[in-house]
Amino acid sequence: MPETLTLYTASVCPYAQRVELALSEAKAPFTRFEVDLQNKPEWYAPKVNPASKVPAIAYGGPQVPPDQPSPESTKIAESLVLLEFVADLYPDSGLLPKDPVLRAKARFFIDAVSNKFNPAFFKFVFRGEGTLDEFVAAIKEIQALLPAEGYVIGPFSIADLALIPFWGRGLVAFENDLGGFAVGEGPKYLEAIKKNPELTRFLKYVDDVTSRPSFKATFVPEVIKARFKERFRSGKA
Ligand SMILES: N[C@@H](CCC(=O)N[C@@H](CS)C(=O)NCC(=O)O)C(=O)O
Repeated sequence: MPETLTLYTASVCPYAQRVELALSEAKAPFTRFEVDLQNKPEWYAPKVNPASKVPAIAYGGPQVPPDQPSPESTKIAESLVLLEFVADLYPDSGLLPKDPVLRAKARFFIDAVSNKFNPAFFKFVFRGEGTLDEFVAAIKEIQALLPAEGYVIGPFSIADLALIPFWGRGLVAFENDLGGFAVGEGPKYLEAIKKNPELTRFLKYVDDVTSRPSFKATFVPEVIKARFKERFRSGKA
């Protein structure tokens, strides 16, 4: 039986949403603490995560208020580590199946998200660098790893949680024209991606994942939109 678990998170953060998704899929009881990333509590780095980032989990130890973390709980950070941790705590969730081949496939996909998709995503959507064609090429690399239908390894797994928070933030950026790209380009880029017949499989996949209750319960587009407005358009009308 898992012990007490506190998740330090922020609705704006895609890495943190990965872990919220895993906890939601596992139906895990936990205490949620929203960290204000613009004004972090002074106890957060020394008592929870020396890197001063979300997500982080305090696991075990006595029941304490989340803003008074116990030295007796184990503190764990890094979203991909935490995805595996939640899957290990809740093996019946199937988030990381027992079969070594399926486990390797899930990890291979996650590696592609970290090393192929995300660098292209940050470059194009947040820094406004490179071309739409380059971003589409990165989407195609991910698409090539998907089976003809369903989820990455067949059953829903941690692999499906690695990419989707970033895609969700891409949608908010494009739909609301709030990214590193030039004003007016966001909706056009989204239209071009959605109409691209070579991306049909990817678009169906992200639609499948974002339709799940776990995504709806953990995705807060208005918070993300407000943050993107400050970050990308605060100097503009
Ligand atoms: N590699 C980390 C990245 C986590 C991260 O960069 N989190 C950001 C928010 S999205 C953060 O907490 N930044 C610290 C800050 O904003 O001060 C992970 O996968 O968990």
